[in-house]
Amino acid sequence: MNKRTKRKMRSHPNSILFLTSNRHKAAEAQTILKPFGVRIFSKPAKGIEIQSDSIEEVARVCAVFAYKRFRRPLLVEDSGLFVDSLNGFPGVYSRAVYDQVGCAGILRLLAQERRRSAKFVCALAYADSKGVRIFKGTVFGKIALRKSFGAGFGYDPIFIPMGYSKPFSKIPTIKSTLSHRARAFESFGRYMLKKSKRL
Ligand code: ITT
Repeated sequence: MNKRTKRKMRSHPNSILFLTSNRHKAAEAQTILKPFGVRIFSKPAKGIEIQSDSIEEVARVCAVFAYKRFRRPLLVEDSGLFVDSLNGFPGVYSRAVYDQVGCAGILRLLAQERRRSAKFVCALAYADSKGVRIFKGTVFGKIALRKSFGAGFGYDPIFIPMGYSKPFSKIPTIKSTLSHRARAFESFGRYMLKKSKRL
């Protein structure tokens, strides 16, 4: 961690290191955690990625490795898009699939498919001296017929949350309240509030 990040973190007592190389994830997490008085500082999670068929396992193991390295409370998040008619694909491969074929690749795979239900899942691992705790968040929805532009990142242009007619990329404020990430980080925020009251 560079000196500037260390200095910033010292000046915010409720600051937590969030290991991610995805700046969109970091920005969303910061917005969600603000009302809980938690400030995050992000840093790329270099060299601590593992392969597993469970996002929870990926987040947990990375958090354990990272805590051994940094010796301070930290967060690691693994998330993915799970499409029912593709038996949960791309799931843990969401990043690699997005990098290779993007939203267009998923739309192609579903071209003749009427069953378009899908979910986003987020597994957030918090590591401190007591061990690792997992906070999970899920949002159900469906894959759009075509890509819509707008805000967001990754599969946001093709994921329509249940109860809405537009994809996340067109409804960013809704995304920030009901996404998989909002749900996982909010339960982490509530946990931190309870913890600070116990002190
Ligand atoms: P880190 O592992 O460094 O945190 P990453 O982008 O590799 O960043 P993940 O492996 O957790 O993060 O995410 C897998 C991919 O799933 C991600 O790259 C996006 O393409 C997609 N994804 C995750 N959350 C998303 C969201 O809220 N909206 C759209 N796509 C999302």
